[in-house]
Amino acid sequence: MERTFVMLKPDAVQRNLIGEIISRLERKGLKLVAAKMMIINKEVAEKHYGEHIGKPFYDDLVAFITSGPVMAMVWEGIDAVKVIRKMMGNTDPLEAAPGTIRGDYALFTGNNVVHGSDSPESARREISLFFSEKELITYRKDLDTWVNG
Ligand code: IDP
Ligand code: MG
Repeated sequence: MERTFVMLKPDAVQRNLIGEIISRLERKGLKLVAAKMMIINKEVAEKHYGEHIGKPFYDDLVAFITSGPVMAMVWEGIDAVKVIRKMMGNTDPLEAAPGTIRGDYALFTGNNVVHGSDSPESARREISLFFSEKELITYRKDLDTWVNG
């Protein structure tokens, strides 16, 4: 089973999309193993988006992600990283297919509603940036055999 980091960005929180997005991930069969509302400080934002330092959108990105509460989460399931990236859709909402989260709820790249780790390595790094080991809940659901084989 794989774990991945998902963050509902400030626009998702302000637009009352938390429940909608969590519902999609739950219905897919993914399991929520950690969640917290938080306001990210600049230091954490810069660590999280370190790979983008120096790019033209970097300052706006850090300003945006620290501008209000976000919902940080860890989700678990078979191929969770790839599955959630697919469900999120393309970074640019114009290119994101209808039916994806960004395709359905976002209009431009700056405010694209959701973050999801792009690889298992990124997932490990991002999970440990936002959560302590103790905050990650390992548990069984009776549905697991139906969903995860
Ligand atoms: P991802 O979120 O799909 O993994 P990344 O390339 O890692 O996309 O970029 C991180 C975030 O930075 C994007 O989700 C988006 O909010 C923002 N971003 C990326 N490229 C641009 C751009 O060209 N203009 C404005 N914002 C961008
Ligand atoms: Mg990325």
